[in-house]
Amino acid sequence: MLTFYSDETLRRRARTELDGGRLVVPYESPERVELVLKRVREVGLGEVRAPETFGLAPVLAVHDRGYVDFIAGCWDEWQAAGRTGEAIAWIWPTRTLRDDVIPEHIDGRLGHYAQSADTSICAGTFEAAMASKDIALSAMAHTLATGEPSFGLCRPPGHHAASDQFGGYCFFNNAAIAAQHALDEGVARVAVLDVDFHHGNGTQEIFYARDDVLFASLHGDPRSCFPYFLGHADETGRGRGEGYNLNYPLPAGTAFVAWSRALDDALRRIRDAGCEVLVVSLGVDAFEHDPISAFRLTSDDFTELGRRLATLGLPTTFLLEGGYAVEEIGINAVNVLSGFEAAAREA
Ligand code: SP5
Ligand code: ZN
Repeated sequence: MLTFYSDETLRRRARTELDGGRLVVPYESPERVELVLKRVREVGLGEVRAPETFGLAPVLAVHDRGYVDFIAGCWDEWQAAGRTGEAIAWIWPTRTLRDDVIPEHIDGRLGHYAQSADTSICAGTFEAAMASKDIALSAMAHTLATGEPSFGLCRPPGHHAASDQFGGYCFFNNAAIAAQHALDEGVARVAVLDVDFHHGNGTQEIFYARDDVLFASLHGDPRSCFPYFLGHADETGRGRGEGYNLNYPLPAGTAFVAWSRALDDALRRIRDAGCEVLVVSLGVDAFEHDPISAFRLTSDDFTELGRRLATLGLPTTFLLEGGYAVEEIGINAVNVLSGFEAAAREA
């Protein structure tokens, strides 16, 4: 399987994340992709290729223009305002305030476009996000051209990024951008299956009223897990999109037996919906030792996940999302890909 990767993803090296009332070194570190890359090479998964550049058009196909401009200019604006720390939102247009007038002040704009305070904007954030979506697009382009699976070693991740909001370490929604690209290339229906521990709220929001993308997510129940305010089972889509959004919120402590029952149901629904291409939002933070998550998947379970994904028999693009147990991130992510390839070979 081809892997797409670029060192440009390393240009985001945030120093601060608000966590438990303290500023900590972010969980989403550049070492994550370096370690996955190392594992890809160790197991001989296949060639590692640099992405092509696709520009902003595919980003604007799923994100708001004002939002994209904000992400592109935020760091310069923040510095021009004389700030010494990283840009972290601290006021939002919440329930009792207005959200229809976008402030001019950088602090107000930051709050308008942010969804959570875990994600700072620093030097290189925009450049890394651009590289990350180019990796996703290149992986999808390869899958569309050949029918072969591909792995986009994306960083920063994307699935929390909504049409006009960043958060949860995500800026551009790589999976949504890749899925939209497949549609624009003539695919009739795409499935996005999100196995990251956290609900893919951004992907859900982007496609919620549409029936050309089936979004399915297995995640920690938002009653007790980030992002807290989306991801319930009764969110099934709107209008034409009714029935094309599937959430499987699962309790903390869920291990593979219960998790894979939800997985099998999602796979059946993807089959029944006649999806032609599969995008896997491949977070490996459902791992038992993940420092910020609460499921109990083992490294071997990730291999079995890959095997089950292959049963769909669809052209598949895997895109890295979360996963913060850095010592094992390479093993877990690549186990999914190896399991997929082994099962695809046998089929
Ligand atoms: C892509 C992705 O996986 N994003 C997840 C973002 C979650 N950010 C909030 C993390 C809060 C962590 N607090 C854990 C405290 C344990 N020390
Ligand atoms: Zn996650």
